Amino acid sequence: MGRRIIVCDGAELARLWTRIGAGVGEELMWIPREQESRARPPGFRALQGGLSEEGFLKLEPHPSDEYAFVSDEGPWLRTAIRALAKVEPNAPVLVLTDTLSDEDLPSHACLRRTGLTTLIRDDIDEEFDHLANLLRVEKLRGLLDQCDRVGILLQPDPDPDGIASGYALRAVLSRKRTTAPLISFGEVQRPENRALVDALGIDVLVMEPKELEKMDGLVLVDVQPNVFGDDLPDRLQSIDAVVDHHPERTGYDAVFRDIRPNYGATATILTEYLRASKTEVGPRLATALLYAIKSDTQYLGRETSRNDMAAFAYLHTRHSPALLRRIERPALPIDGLRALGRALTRSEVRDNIHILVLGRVREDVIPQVADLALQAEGAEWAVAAGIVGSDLVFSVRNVGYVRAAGDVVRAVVEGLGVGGGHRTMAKGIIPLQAFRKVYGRADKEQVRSALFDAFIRAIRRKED
Ligand SMILES: [Mn+2]
Repeated sequence: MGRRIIVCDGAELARLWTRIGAGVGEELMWIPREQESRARPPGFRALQGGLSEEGFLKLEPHPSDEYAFVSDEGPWLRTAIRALAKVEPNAPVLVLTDTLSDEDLPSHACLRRTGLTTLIRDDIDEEFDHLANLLRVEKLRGLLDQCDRVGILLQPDPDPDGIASGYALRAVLSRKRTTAPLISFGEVQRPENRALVDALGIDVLVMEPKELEKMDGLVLVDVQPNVFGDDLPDRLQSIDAVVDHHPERTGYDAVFRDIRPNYGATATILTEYLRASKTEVGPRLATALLYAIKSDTQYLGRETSRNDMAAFAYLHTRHSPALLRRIERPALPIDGLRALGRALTRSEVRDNIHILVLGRVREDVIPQVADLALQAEGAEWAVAAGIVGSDLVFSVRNVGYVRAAGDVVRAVVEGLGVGGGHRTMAKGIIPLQAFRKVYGRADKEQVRSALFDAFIRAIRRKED
């Protein structure tokens, strides 16, 4: 490692550098201006010989040294860069200036320009954002302080964003599961939702809307009251608080509202609350929130804001990779693996489509098999199908540069069942009864050939 040599134009900028906090190992050089006193700013020494070839030679430069020139004067910077280039033509130079542009500077082998006060400005703006979030947190805490029990209401069959955000809100309020239960009007069912709840041991209390009367305080997270229908119970028409990223709806009163539709996930808002209030974020909470942002934005894909990126980065350094793996790759039951083994013996990739038919399996096996199936050589599409209860359930994955999986699945289930999804992932459900009505039988062979034909047709169908 070479030295880092900072050269400041005049005592004022030298003192500014010290105030910001000179880095350990930085060599601080200063060149007095003509009119100014030659009193040495603390920590600095003068560049003997000034901004000249001799001046830089006296530093006994080494090719591994790097430099920063701090000035708002064009001539000063041009002289400095040219003089250094004569001594070390490839020396890396950082130019800190708030008034000059790249065009004002001579070309140099390795030069990067940035602002000096703008760097500080960005940090200060970020601090003010934290301050605004802290104000929201304090309002929320003040509002709910006197309540014995605060219900945190999520949507029915809450998704990872709702669950993680509710879990984080409880931490922000410094409450426990007894004093701030997570509530839903419907069971946690979908495999990805269950996976989060099971891996983190989060309780979601399922109750009837009328039971909300038992709660002294009520906060809605990742949902607004209109989702629960037009005929709202009284308790939902007037709530204490709502924190959400869906478009703002009317028809209810809330004392506190924080609705940010440009955010990709409510978990991002809660991450900002945690940071602003300096609430401890342990690996479990960080993992839950990270998974929430990942799943709501489809891994920082569409509808992702800068705030989502910043929250993701903050959480990423704190999460537990092992825990995240357990959520994303839940343990497969042995009979699920056996079903996969049997399906693999009939495996083939035809027209870039890889279909695996599993027979009767636990539902969460199906999406994991679909992930695996996409890894087959030549596969652009993977379909894993299985029988769950009285339905044929299938998960679909694709490589991303073909037709959207959601559109294809909607075409496949048209008139038979339900389905949908995103660009690269989708799911369909066809009741066996409806399947048999069209195809006669629902054995594995028939399911395979029926799905194959339906997918070929749907994938090739012209976009309307
Ligand atoms: Mn959400």
